[in-house]
Amino acid sequence: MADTRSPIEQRRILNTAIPGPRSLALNARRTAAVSAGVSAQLPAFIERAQGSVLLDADGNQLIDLGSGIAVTGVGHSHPKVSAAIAAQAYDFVHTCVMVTPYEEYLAVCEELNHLTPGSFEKRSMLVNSGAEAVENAVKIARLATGRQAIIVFENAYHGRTNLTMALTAKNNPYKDHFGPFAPEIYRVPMSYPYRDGLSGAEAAARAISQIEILVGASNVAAVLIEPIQGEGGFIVPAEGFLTAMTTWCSDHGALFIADEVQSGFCRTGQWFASEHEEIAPDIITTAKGIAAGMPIAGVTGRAEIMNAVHPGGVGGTYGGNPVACAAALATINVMRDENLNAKALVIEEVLTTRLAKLGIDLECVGDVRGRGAMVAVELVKPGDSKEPDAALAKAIVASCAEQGVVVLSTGTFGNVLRFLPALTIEENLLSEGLDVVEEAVRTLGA
Ligand code: PLZ
Repeated sequence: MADTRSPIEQRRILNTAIPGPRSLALNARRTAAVSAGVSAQLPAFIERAQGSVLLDADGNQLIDLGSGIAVTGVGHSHPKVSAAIAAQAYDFVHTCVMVTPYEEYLAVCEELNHLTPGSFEKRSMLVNSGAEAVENAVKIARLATGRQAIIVFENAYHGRTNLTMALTAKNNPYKDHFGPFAPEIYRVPMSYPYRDGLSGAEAAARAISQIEILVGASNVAAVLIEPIQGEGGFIVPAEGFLTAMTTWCSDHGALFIADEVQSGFCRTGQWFASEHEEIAPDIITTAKGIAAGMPIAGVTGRAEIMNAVHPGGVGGTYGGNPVACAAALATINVMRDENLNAKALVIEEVLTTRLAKLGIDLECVGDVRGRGAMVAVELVKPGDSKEPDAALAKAIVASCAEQGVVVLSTGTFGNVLRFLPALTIEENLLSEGLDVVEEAVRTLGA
């Protein structure tokens, strides 16, 4: 079905204060109906969204530099994705793939097997969320190796279910009072070049020595890592760190699992962030960008590992739902057709150039880092202490929101501004959004 309404112009419009009166009224209903545990960073209620613009209930048009946390990489409501969703909804919405299968599910698995790094034979399975993908990767790794220990890293984020809470590093808000947590999970130091100053080889030696002393190599089922940490603060490990970890894994019969839920699908200027270091993980988890907002996630790995599971050993009612699969197939085609890896690299250039300039002018900008359209600024207190400045990050995010620009913060210390624009964002819109951010950083961080 074609949308006959006029398209949303790709520009910022401030019609009322943000949030405006209609959003405030909805927010009162939200407070009365929705669990207080579900937060909203900016309670401007969205009625429509297209490209990189969110239209709220008061007629404001916000520039979206967060893409719903790295999800709408092809932009909001891409016409080809929306059409695929509508068409599939007319054909059928659900059968449960474990009852009667359908082609869309296997077509997504074929794409995943083909697009993920590693020239070996692969198999995939589909689930509903990033956390569910990570849980299944851990289940499969334990079964395939006959071992139990899972190695995770400082600053890691892998989800909010019971097992993935245990894998996630940060206590508040993710874990506080939600225990007990799953056993046999061991956390080791991450490579964090801005804060540890170590080379990739040195950071890997530090992590490996802890694994060998505290866990013992022969107990390790898998090393699980985000090739670029997302919620931890867009931490890009020093060159060589990931390669050294993969080598250690293959030398000791442990699997290397890359959690590419946030960094995958053209976000970093490659299909997967693992490709920047030319590593081929044994298992990769994907979600978010794969389907532009429909809930679907994947676990892809070496055929012998994925096939080690007994028939019926993994699954779920909705995993790889046909509508979500249709969205994923359309999204992947848009990424190919519109060459979004190349666009991510153009965005990287714009973001890093502007933010690095801010860093020269302002002491509060401690570090600018990231790849492609996954770039962040780490904010610190003046002086050489590198003391995190979470209050400043919060104030900048709030000021941008008032000005109609959605920017997200992140980081173990809450002091990182992260930029995750759609890969399709028009250059002048990105530049207008960054003007607002820059003004806020210069005013609040001076
Ligand atoms: N692995 C690397 O980034 C989700 C979390 C937002 P789900 N990150 C956004 C929040 O506060 O809940 C994420 C991720 C990585 C796994 C996940 C989990 O993905 O789809 O949110 O379950």
